[in-house]
Amino acid sequence: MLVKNRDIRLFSQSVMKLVIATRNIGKLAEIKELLQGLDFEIKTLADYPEFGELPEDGTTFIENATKKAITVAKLTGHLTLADDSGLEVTVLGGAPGIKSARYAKNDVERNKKLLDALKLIPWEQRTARFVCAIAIVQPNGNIQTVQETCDGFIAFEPQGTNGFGFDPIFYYPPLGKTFAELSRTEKSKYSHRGKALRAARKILEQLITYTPS
Ligand code: ITT
Repeated sequence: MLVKNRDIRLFSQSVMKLVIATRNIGKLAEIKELLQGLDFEIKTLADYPEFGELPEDGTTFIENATKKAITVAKLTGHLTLADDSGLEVTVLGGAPGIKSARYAKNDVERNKKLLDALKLIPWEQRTARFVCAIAIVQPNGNIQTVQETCDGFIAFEPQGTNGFGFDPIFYYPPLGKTFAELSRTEKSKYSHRGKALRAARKILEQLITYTPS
């Protein structure tokens, strides 16, 4: 009988675990889709309900992503990936930026607050960019990070129902649509997170190892 190498590995060795350290279900769905097919056993924070709030007191996206990933890698002893992201609006001097998640109490309120803040701002001054930093931390403490951005405009009103967060008010000129009018797969082709995850995937591919089970 012909037995492929992969089958031998499945019977005799176990796959490494990768913990995705986010409680944002929108992010998690995008991350899982873009890491599909990688040979890891994916864990999420839902597998560790005992964990409290993760630290986000850094001054940059990279610092916050790294803090979250280090915390979870230490607690679990597993390879961990964390994402810190946000929206930088030019006329607001880059706000809400790293404070995007804390800008208001939920997505609807955050979008409303931002639209109110830009009420008198004309189209050409409504430029903004999404930023996504990803940190990958190994159990041995090794840290690798990537950061990517995506440029667009803040729409005058919400449009579309897909995605999460600021997607309904983030207008992406090359497609003439808001991110909430795109499918998850289409958004990931152009988004800050899609770009960062493609780079992160390359890093993860280098880290795949198997241990005897
Ligand atoms: P975790 O820390 O658990 O990952 P969080 O939502 O608190 O979840 P962040 O601190 O990184 O995550 O905040 C990111 C916020 O930025 C998020 O809540 C959205 O409001 C916004 N955001 C980031 N990426 C986005 C995207 O792709 N589309 C829409 N909004 C996004």
